[in-house]
Formats: sequence, structure tokens, C-alpha cells
Amino acid sequence: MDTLFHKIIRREIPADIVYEDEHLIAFRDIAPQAPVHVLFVPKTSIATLNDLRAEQAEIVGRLAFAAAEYARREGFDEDGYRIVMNCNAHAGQTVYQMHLHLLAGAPLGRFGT
Ligand code: DGP
Repeated sequence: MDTLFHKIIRREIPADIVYEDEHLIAFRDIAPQAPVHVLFVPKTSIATLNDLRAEQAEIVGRLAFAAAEYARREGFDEDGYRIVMNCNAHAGQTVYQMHLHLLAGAPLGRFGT
């Protein structure tokens, strides 16, 4: 698997990286949908949530925990934030390396169709 996000992980294309550890990387979305819009991406190749195997399930917790830690560090944890994971076409997934969106920095509209 080789997506745009793999290239960011390998530093082949630039990104505004805000966090990284052995399991995941987090960087600002190029087309932010909120004042804060950060993507949390596992370093293991997993195309969509549908492809997550049971033995890999902990990575979703790691992505969510890293997002919560980022919110605490940046000081918007109390005001609140949203995490979203798009899966396949109806959700509008465009990059087929599983990732978590963190949206924050202002009251957010409701979601749905
Ligand atoms: P999704 O629709 O869930 O697959 O979201 C993919 C997101 O990736 C979308 O919000 C825009 C963002 N994105 C696409 N290309 C780039 C890029 O080259 N750099 C960064 N930082 N974000 C990108």
C-alpha cells in the first residue's frame, strides 16, 4: 500500500506534523474543516476501518488517545472537539490509509446527510 499519507510518514512530501511516535503520526489537514483539523494516522498500513483486524484493534485506541492528549496539550479539551473516521465512499473517504480526524476550535455543526 502506498498513499499520500505513507509519503508523509516517509517525509517524501511535507506536512505540518504536530505529533509522532512509533505507532502513529499526526499532522494538520491541508483543507481544514474547522479552526483545528488534525489527522491521526497509524504507521501500519490499514486501508479502511473495514480492513482492521482484531489483533490491530488497539491502534484505534491509540489514535483516539493521541487526539485526546493533543486536545489537552493545546487546551481545547474542556471546550470540546469531535473525532471522525470516514469509511469508504458514502462517508467520503478519499485517502485509503485509515485515519482519524480531530476537529475543534469552534462550535461544530451537527453531522449527517
Ligand atoms: P478522508 O475524506 O477521511 O479520506 O480525509 C482525507 C483528508 O486528507 C482530507 O480532509 C484532506 C486531507 N489531505 C488530502 N491530501 C493531503 C495532503 O497532501 N496533506 C495533508 N496534510 N492533508 C491532505
